[in-house]
Amino acid sequence: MTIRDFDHDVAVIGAGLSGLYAVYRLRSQGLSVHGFESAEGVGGTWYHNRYPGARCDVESIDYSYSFDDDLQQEWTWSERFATQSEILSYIEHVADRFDLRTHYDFLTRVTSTVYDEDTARWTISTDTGVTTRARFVIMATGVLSATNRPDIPGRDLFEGENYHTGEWPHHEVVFAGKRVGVIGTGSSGIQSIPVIAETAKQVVVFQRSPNYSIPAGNRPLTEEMIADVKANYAERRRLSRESGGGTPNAPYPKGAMEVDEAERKRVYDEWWHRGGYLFAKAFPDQTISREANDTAREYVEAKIREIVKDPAVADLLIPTDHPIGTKRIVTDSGYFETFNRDNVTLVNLRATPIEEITPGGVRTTDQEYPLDMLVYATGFDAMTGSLSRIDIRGRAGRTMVEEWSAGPRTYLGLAVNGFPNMFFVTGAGSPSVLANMVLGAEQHIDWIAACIAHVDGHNAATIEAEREAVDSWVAECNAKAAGTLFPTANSWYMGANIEGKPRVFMPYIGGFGNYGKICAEVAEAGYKGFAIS
Ligand code: N01
Repeated sequence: MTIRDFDHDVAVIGAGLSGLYAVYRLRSQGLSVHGFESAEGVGGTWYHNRYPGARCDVESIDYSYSFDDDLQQEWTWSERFATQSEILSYIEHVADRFDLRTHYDFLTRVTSTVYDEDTARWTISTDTGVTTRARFVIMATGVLSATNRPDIPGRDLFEGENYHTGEWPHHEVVFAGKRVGVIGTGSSGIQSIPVIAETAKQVVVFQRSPNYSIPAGNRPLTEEMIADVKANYAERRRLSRESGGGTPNAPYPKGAMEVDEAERKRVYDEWWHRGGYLFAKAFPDQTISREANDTAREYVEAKIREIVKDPAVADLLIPTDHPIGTKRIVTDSGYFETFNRDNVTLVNLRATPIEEITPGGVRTTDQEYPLDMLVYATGFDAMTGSLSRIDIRGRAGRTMVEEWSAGPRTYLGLAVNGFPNMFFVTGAGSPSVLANMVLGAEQHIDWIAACIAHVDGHNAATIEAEREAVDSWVAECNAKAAGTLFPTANSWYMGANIEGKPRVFMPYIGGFGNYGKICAEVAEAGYKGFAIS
């Protein structure tokens, strides 16, 4: 085992959008920073999720860094919703432009981070044998990065090609002439199924729960649009930082039940044409009031029935188990239309569950589907999975898994009592996936950088969230969620997709702008709720 004979000020785990910005920002503050990344390259989620049809559902001009105006001005997005490959090229460009790769060990998975109370240092161990020490650790490990491959009987017996959307291979995957089974109809399944169906001989979609999906309305960005955005970027970012979701979009100024049917339809028409998950926010009360939610649900149901020719198939594609918007609405390109194709079959696993995977396909209680390829679009152990897969030990050897056995407990999503000098980025207890993740990462890292400067400026060794501050933040997060319809859905936000995971609504749902204000107030008050020593 190699022990590097130098300490770093900061260890950053992950080279996605958060980790890279952490390295950039903390280095510019004169700190020595070292990063670890399990993949061969930068990009995080955009490195791994290279399945066909993968795109971001936040507009490209918003889903990008704002910290450097030259970068903002020189990079030009080609489409309204960028493909995975364009986003990855952007991240690689940023890594090169700011010389960030040189700070990383790639192909190096962190296996443990252990705190030593005597020296106030974290020891970071990896699967390559490299071990290093740091005063501060930043867990930029991603919230949708620990893949979930359900333990279906016979899973490992399948003899055909076998992929998970979140671990898509780098070589070209050819669907032409093949019988392809897709398990899962969340964002990853809904984005990939139409593309797979274009060339595959046959696609069998194994659906347990249908999802709401709204066409993206994707289009190339014209020179005129780009010039306009670039001329007004500062204002666009300001509006985004103050908004509920980290983009300059705001809901209609009245509630769905405050307007008459004609006005409601006009608003839904407009939001439908804007495209994508933002439909959940057309009216401000849509995910708060059941009555308001029903109006949105009925509107989308009618759209699905218009698109899907076979009414029995349309019935199966319409969710009945959750209010619209309480699971992330998918942003699709031609999903429902795909079920009008002759080479696509929908299997309703609620009626005929999978019994086993066989060497030649998938057997449900009804029949066996012979397949050449199986695609798992079965999602992630979201928000906490990437952390629980690392052996994190704080004061007195207490593990993070023990600390969070009843669900994640943080102060502002940024820190945990008993784990001094460890920071979390865009995870549980922060707006996280409910807001634009790039601006969220910048807000978190800027706060952490200022916090470290404060600790160092006071010649202190440690900063640690106080237990009472954690308790009251957890209570605040729970109260905010309880005021909405979100906890009624069996979503990954609730940990409901992973057997045995505590049912807790994990993100902070009080709004991105409000959250930023709270973090700033805590800092201005001398890091209220933190013990500095
Ligand atoms: O994962 P999911 P995802 N047997 O958990 C099914 C972001 N994202 O990768 O609902 C059969 O949503 C499961 O069924 P059920 C985005 O935030 C964004 O698609 O548990 N089926 C479900 O249908 C998104 O929300 C983008 O009944 C099984 C599916 O697998 C998040 O990532 C693109 C099963 C999993 O859906 C996660 O999306 C992609 C089993 N044993 C992802 N186990 C964009 O920006 C699970 N399923 C557009």
